[in-house]
Amino acid sequence: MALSKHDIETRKKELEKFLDAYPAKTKKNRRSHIVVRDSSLEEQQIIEANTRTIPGVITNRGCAYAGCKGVVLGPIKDMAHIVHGPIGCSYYAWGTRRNKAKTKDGEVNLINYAFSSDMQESDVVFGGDKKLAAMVDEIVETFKPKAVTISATCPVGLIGDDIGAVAKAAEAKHGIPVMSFSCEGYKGVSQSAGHHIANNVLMQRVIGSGEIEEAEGKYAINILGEYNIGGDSWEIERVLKDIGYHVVSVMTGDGSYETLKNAHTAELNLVQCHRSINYIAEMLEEKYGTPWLKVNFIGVQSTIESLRNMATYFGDPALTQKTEEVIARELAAVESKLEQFKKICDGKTAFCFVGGSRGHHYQGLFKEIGIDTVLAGYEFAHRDDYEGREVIPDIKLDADSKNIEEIKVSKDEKRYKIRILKERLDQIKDKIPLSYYGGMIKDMPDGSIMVDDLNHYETEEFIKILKPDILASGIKDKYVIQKMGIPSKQLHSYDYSGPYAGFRGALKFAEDITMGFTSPTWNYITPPWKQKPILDGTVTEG
Ligand code: CFN
Ligand code: HCA
Repeated sequence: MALSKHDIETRKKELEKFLDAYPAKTKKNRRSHIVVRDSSLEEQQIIEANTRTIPGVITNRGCAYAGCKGVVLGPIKDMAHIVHGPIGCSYYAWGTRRNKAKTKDGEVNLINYAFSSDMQESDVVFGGDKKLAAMVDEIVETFKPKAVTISATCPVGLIGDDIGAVAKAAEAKHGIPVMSFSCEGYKGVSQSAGHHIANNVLMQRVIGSGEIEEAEGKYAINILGEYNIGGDSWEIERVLKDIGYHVVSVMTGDGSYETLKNAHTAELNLVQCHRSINYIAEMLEEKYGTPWLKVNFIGVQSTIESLRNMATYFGDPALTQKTEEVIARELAAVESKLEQFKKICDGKTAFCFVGGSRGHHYQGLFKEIGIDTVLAGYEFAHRDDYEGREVIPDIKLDADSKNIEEIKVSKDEKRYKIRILKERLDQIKDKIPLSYYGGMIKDMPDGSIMVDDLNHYETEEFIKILKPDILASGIKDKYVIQKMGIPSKQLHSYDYSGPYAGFRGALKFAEDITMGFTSPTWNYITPPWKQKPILDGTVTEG
């Protein structure tokens, strides 16, 4: 639902007005994190992102420890993930992310555990490394993990406990990898720093350490940036395996040390979340020449497009045919049911504010059930997630490699590289719509709003201006929103539901969103803009 130029200007004025409540410096800062979409402008619209949150502004962001241990490491089920720090850091990350994992009988699955060194004042004063070393011993003996990770929380960096030395000694003692992650919460400006730290160590220590040289199946792929929230990766894998793909590893949803170590044998890396694991995709490409392909399995059309792009990449007519057969079958199973839900959702509007990729990924799915996204944003994404990594096929031969060519990518003076195996390049460059690298801004309709690091005050003010029918975000604002009379959908945890990925997932999402709208709860609560003053006229006693 694009707005006219006049309405865009009105919207900008409304925005300026509520930002006036901030002190001048804060206003200037926050203004640079907000964009009102206007495609008529000659210059590409830009947004400030991945910068420090102003103290005092109630942000939705997390910390580096959350990004490292909680997001990237946590879903790996056969490793013991030790948190060196106060118990709260463990407790508040225990089982909340809904990254599901299952194993066969007899295999190690530690997904439901929270291992904390329970740091006390005496540890802060005298050092906690002895306690940590004893803890690693106990865990290895009791749980027999395939590997151990030790994640640092804020006090560890402050008191200088050497977790690297503890890990090294434990590794020598037990003969399994024990890896340390200096992901103290205060590092960087958000979870994003933690993703990077986790990516680096996994690449250095785990990926490529397996003995297998060639993948054990045809069309071998890894799925990167897929964390199996609510079972998403199981649903994606079901479809991929049916088409004939061999999934070497998923990073890191329902992931394991055993599969990760052979991830280098895949012929293609799919990148679902482009914020948390692009580093590994790029490092795999550098080290092993494995190309990566941006995919999006959220939404029916995005799923179809991703599957077709994969088939194009492998360039085998039999695979393409099977892909089309599976698409037709899956589509037939959900299409008419989706239409039913669409009848109820059609014409409604949503806010879509999630971490670093879902704020964009879910917009297509909302649209498929008739819902326009009027405000979207990321907690901690970087500028390229908004502004895009536009692909310009400026092909030149890579001097260091015989069979690899390079597509240079440039946007906003930054350069990104996408390498694709030479023999497949010609097929790919014409057939794959490279818009996947385009970022959120260009996909948003005129007049819609993008906000980086949305805070509580702005959430309430934007609700007043835009009057959304539903808000998709996280636990921190969910209940405030519902108390305002507006349905809220958690797009981090899926509110105990899911999967939402792929064909069946889209249907589940449509069903849940429709339930959100049709719940009788809303008969008992009125949104603020519909509220009449409770007290009318003068107050009388009695
Ligand atoms: S599962 Fe992912 S999809 S990994 Fe990332 S950027 Fe978080 S934990 Mo919450 S739901 Fe969210 Fe993304 Fe990638 Fe999840 S949008 S904030 S750090 N995220
Ligand atoms: C995190 C994890 C989180 C939090 C979700 C939320 C997740 O950032 O540490 O705030 O609702 O998905 O579990 O993003």
